Amino acid sequence: MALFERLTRQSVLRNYLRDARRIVAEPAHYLQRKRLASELSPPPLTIPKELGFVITEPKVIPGLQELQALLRSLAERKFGEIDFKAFDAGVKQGSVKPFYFNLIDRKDVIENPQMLTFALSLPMLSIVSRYSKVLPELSHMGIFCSGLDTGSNEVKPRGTQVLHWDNHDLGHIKFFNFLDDVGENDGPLTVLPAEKSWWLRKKTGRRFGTWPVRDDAEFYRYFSEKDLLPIIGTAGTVAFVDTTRCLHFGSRTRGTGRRRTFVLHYTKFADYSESRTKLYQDFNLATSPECRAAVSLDRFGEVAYRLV
Ligand SMILES: O=C(O)CCC(=O)C(=O)O
Ligand SMILES: [Fe+2]
Repeated sequence: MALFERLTRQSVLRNYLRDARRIVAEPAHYLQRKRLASELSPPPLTIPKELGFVITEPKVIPGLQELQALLRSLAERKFGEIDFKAFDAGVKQGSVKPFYFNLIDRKDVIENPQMLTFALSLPMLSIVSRYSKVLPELSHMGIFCSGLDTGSNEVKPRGTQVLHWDNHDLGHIKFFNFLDDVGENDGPLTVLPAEKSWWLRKKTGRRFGTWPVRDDAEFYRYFSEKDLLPIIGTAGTVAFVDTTRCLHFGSRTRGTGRRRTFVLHYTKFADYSESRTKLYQDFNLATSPECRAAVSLDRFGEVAYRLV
């Protein structure tokens, strides 16, 4: 890969500097987030630092079981309503990933405010805060679908199907909640624990640049299949993953495999991505005052749901 690309596109230093600039611009705000994090009650679940991820059942997280029926029926309805013309146009333009796309839009978030209320609930914020040592900013919400692009299993992995680290800021914790049973063929999110991922980065010259591991062969020079953990389980299964520290891929569906997942992104700074509201893409909640107005916020939610 060209040196220039290494230094700019996947530069850890650039992320450090960007985050440092954000802190320096509003130091009191950042300190307030630190303080709020320390005021939260102990979390119902801990993300071990050395692993960078945790997998659990929905009953462990207050409020999640009650949300399952709503999430599944919304996923089912939106799946049935896919506008294939718009979908194909997005794929052609390169703005929609056919192997991993979002079924919901801002209207769905506004009409189903329980999703946001859950995302900003104290137990959820405390799980992430305990790990990150700062109150996170909620950036994205989606119901992601993999496995619609029949035949994708025959092509070479691309995009997020390739082993990669997320590279938007210094702490990106994602919450995944399966809305279908997920087995080996359903393109499970597959992770390498954080400490092993860091070892691989050092070994392969990626200390300051997290460009993807484009060819699995590079990975298998150092590790074997048993080091990679496919997150599989019955509908309801939950995972929190630090996708900036854990090498990962997903959506390598096989045959008729399919997966729908409720996903939340908690970031250090929610303004890392621009506002995008096109169908089937990720969209940033932090750029949507309408979504924010759909829920009542306590003093933690006020700060965690920051408009940018
Ligand atoms: O589950 C997938 O398809 C991969 C998603 C991914 O890379 C991510 O959420 O960071
Ligand atoms: Fe990722």
